Amino acid sequence: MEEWKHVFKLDPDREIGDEALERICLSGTDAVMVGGSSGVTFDNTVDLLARIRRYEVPCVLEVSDTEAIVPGFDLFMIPIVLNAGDTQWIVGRHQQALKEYGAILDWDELVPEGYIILNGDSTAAKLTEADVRLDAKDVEAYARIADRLFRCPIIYLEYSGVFGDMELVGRVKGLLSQSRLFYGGGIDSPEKAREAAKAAHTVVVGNVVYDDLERALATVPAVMEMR
Ligand code: 1GP
Repeated sequence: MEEWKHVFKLDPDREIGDEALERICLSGTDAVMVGGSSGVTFDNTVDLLARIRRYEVPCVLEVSDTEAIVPGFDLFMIPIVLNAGDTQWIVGRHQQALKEYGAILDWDELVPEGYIILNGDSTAAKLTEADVRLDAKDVEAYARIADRLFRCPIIYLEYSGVFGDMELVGRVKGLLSQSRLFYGGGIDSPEKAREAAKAAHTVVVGNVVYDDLERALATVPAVMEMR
């Protein structure tokens, strides 16, 4: 995870054919992340995991619903939505999950992500009632909370659905002391992938997989060639 440059994010609630999935898994991406903001169930998650497991690519689950925690992923990413208006998404759901699973978890498999949601129109923003009226200093302060106070291994700038402000992304990366900066949102071409990869440590490519597979695949060499 410390070396990932490129990640595909697949939504268990969306259809993907076998051939498309094979091309994603063999694309040379560093990892496939399974996650979504709505319609994620145990069944559709276990189904997608089983299909991805035909390949060697690392596969991680981004947990958004306790009901859909499926064992067998390489890692479990746990979002802590720092700018959530509904505090359930900061710590409430986590507390409920740990009430159930706290005694049996393998903590080495869990990775907290300090999430900052910046596209108010995204499902994630609506679900968490995220406060997106943030200026650069607000975002930097949240990033410092995740990096310095909470010591999250990952900070995730989530623009899901739109391409974000790369200057801001780059500024956030510049002030981090130990967190890795993941950027996701609106990457639908090699050019945008490169731009995002310059600004963040790791880029996450989601929607375009379903909209235009060829363009999605083209983001992998675009990012990897920057190594
Ligand atoms: C979504 O950050 C990811 O959680 C990727 O965003 O779907 O806009 O590529 P896109």
